[in-house]
Amino acid sequence: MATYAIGDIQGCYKTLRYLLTEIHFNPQHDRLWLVGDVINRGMGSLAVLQYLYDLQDRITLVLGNHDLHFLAVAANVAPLKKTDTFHDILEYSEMDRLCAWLRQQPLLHYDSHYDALMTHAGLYPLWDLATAQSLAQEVKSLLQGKEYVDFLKVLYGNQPDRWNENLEGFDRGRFIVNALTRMRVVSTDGRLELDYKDDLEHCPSGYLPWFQLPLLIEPRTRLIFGHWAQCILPIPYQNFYQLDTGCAWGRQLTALRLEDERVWRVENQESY
Ligand SMILES: [Mn+2]
Repeated sequence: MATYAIGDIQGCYKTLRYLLTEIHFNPQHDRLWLVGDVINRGMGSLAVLQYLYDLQDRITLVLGNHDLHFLAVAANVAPLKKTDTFHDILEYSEMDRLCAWLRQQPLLHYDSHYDALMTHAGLYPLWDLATAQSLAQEVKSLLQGKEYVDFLKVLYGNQPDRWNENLEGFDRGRFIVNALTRMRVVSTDGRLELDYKDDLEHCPSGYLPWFQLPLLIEPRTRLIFGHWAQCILPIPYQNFYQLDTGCAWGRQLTALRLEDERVWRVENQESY
């Protein structure tokens, strides 16, 4: 039995299945961890989501920004963007079943056996593990609660851009979501700059990649994340495991076996 963490799939169903064949994934014995953004950009969003849904007892999924955007569009509180490619899910007769399942998924997963923390974007520098776990749980409760459509409606926006424990209501929820699913660069005093998506060499002045700031976590704890395809890091880079290798952009999809840290990368297979 093995546990494989997989980077941003973004609707690249053929590539996902190809990678699972390469690693000899056995759903009877093995488990998958998914860093989120499982849909959108690629042309197989519905196939990915159905596959994961059918495999739900074997997977641990944390939600990414694209997954949340899909939930907002499906709930009719956000417009479909030109670049969105999840029409196939929106037209699927059993979409509600898939949405209900996605809404049950967390934004953070920590496993003490592996001493590994997985979120879509990373760990916000002003939060320790317990704080991040508790704040992720707040969002999970909002997504599962009666007012979840109202929450999805106000998810969009870059403010507030800095954590303050006195934040309340949807501002608090929006900040937690932004930090866990959209963060890339952060200022030394904890401000998020959410528009920057480029590489590590051109970070805006005064901002650093979040993982280069001092973090409130044990140095042994492994941080598994994706989201930043332009952030090209070796695996591992210290205790950081950046698994988004740009499959949605025609590059690669990555798997990391947690037991021995072996890494597999396969080329995008979508056009074959
Ligand atoms: Mn993302």
